[in-house]
Amino acid sequence: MPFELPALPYAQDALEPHITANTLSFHHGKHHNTYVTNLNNLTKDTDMADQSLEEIMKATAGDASKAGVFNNAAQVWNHTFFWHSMSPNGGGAPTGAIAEKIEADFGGYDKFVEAFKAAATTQFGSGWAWLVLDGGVLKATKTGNADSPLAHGQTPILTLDVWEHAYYLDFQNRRPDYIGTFLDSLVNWDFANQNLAAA
Ligand code: MN3
Repeated sequence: MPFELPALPYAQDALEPHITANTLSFHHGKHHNTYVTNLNNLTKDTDMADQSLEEIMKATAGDASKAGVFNNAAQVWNHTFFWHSMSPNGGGAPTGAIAEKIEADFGGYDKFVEAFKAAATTQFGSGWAWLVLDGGVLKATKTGNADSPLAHGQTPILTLDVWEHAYYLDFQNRRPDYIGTFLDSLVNWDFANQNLAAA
């Protein structure tokens, strides 16, 4: 069964004015879809065609001869996780268990914001900023290109795509404004609470 492009968990214009339908039509409809197409082409008629994205990522991580498969599988997974990391009703300080865990592990929401912004801003070139659970402790991290915490034994809680294609149409080169908008108006703490509860 070929891999499929998952539908967005909200309407294409649901994140406006922060992220426009124009951006999501390219980002989901073109970029994310291309990774799905590439992955299907690369795994066709191999035993990986029937594996989950997570299985493929774990089996190919760090294997230079399988970099194409890893990169496309990880980009399919990362983007699906990213859509759920945002909500039309998101943004601002968290509530529930994730709020308590952020207080305990970062020393407060403001410290988390500082650490997440630093990770997202300093990822040089293309990549991702993450809130992960690493050895039971929350950390703000970054990965380059397609790399994913799943390849490093960490549990993803939230992510922000910091490839230019994620923000250029709406923010041009102003990555810090895009990061601030994600935290203030979009971040989906309900999703973070679900991921924390499942960890
Ligand atoms: Mn992207």
